Amino acid sequence: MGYILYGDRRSGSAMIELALAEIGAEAELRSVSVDQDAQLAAEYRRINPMGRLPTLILPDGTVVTESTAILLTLEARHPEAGLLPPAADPGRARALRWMMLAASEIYPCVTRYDYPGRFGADTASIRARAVEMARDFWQLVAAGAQPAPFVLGERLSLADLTLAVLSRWMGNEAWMPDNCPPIQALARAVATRPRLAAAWARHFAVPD
Ligand SMILES: N[C@@H](CCC(=O)N[C@@H](CS)C(=O)NCC(=O)O)C(=O)O
Repeated sequence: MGYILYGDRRSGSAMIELALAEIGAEAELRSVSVDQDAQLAAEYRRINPMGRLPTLILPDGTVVTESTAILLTLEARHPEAGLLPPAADPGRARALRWMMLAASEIYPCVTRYDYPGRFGADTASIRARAVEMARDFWQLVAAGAQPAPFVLGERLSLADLTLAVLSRWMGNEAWMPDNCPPIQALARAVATRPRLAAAWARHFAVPD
């Protein structure tokens, strides 16, 4: 048995498909429709009790949830793909810093934007604040990471896969080009990388 990836179009599973494409590893893709709330159904929750995508099943049957845990697991299992610099390289710390910021600060804004009713009754203001907060984070990442085009310059890392996918949500496809050009350019560089183009096209348009 190889990898099995539970995901959906335009969802967080896109990051994992990109990592698998960069590695050159195959995975059986199993579709879970977020539009139909299939991620919340009992059948899927037996695999991932959080009811979230993505979930990766390793060849030995181990269940891995949480996008960053999945990405780091793939990096460790396929060191030859160079998804992060080696442990002693400061570039590894830089990549992890921005990847974790995206996962722990920006991703929760996405949940508030997509499911404001989980957080309170005033859904319009919860959504609006999530958008504001996420856009502040995007400005912070652009200024702090200074991607050119990737976080580590010419070298792709896991941070770029996370940032590129997150940058396509919350209405930011339209906002990014004028307001955060370095992140738009990072997303374009991921989308047009020959090894990644087909996986990207399964989920998103190529950024302008
Ligand atoms: N912390 C999780 C968040 C995953 C997440 O929120 N995924 C979204 C899809 S992009 C989801 O499953 N949303 C459905 C829901 O929250 O019901 C991770 O990093 O994997």
